Amino acid sequence: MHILVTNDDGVQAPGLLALAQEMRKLGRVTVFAPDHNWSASGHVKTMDRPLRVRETTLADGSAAFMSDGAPSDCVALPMLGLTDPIDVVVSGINPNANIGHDVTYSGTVTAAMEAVIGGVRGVAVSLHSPEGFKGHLDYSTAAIVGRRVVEKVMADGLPEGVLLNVNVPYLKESELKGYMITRQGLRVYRDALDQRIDPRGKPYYWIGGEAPTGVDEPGTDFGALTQGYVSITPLQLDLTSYKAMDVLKKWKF
Ligand SMILES: [Mn+2]
Repeated sequence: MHILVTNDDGVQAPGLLALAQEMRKLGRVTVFAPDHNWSASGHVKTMDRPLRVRETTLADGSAAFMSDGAPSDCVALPMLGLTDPIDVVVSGINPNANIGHDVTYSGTVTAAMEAVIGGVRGVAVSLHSPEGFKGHLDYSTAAIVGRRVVEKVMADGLPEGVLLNVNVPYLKESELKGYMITRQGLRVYRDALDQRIDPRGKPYYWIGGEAPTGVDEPGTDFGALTQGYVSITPLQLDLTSYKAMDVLKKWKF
């Protein structure tokens, strides 16, 4: 089995190393990740400039590829033949949860979406780290969870066009309540406009504010995390609102 490990935090991120090390227990691993942080970059296809790929070394001495492209580019390039054929793409481990509307912003999740577009199984893994946490995050539980999920995906397969968005509580493995299949919940963004003045007297803007929270509803990704469960949300790229179709079909033009 050939596993592609990528992320959106950059090839030297500790979450990627933890994931790659755990994936090596399942098969051959190729690490192919962006050369810098692309968090909240969404789904990208770089078409207006060339992409460079360079070899690098991870902190454990293992070889990796890095590109100046986006996370989804780092999945597309290997799938287009830059490496041997890929059996599964695993993206992460992101240092923050990717729940609710986050999945549309997330480079971690959109890398797994890119896998699905290329006909390859995709799994995104994110850690629900405590708000305002400073210091070194412990990725060991999330890495083990990622391995368990990928093991299952390889054994049982995934429904056509489906990727898995996995979020892991910041707990020891023995403290996990279990694994819950969830639906996307609702994020509560607390973005605030921060206007400042540059040295030439012109305004510039930051999208600032506090970190997002979520609606703690049973059966959702955020609900599972707050109860200490691993959240596994099956996602699809078909964003059609079938409910709305029935309403709109009654419109008279
Ligand atoms: Mn990230």
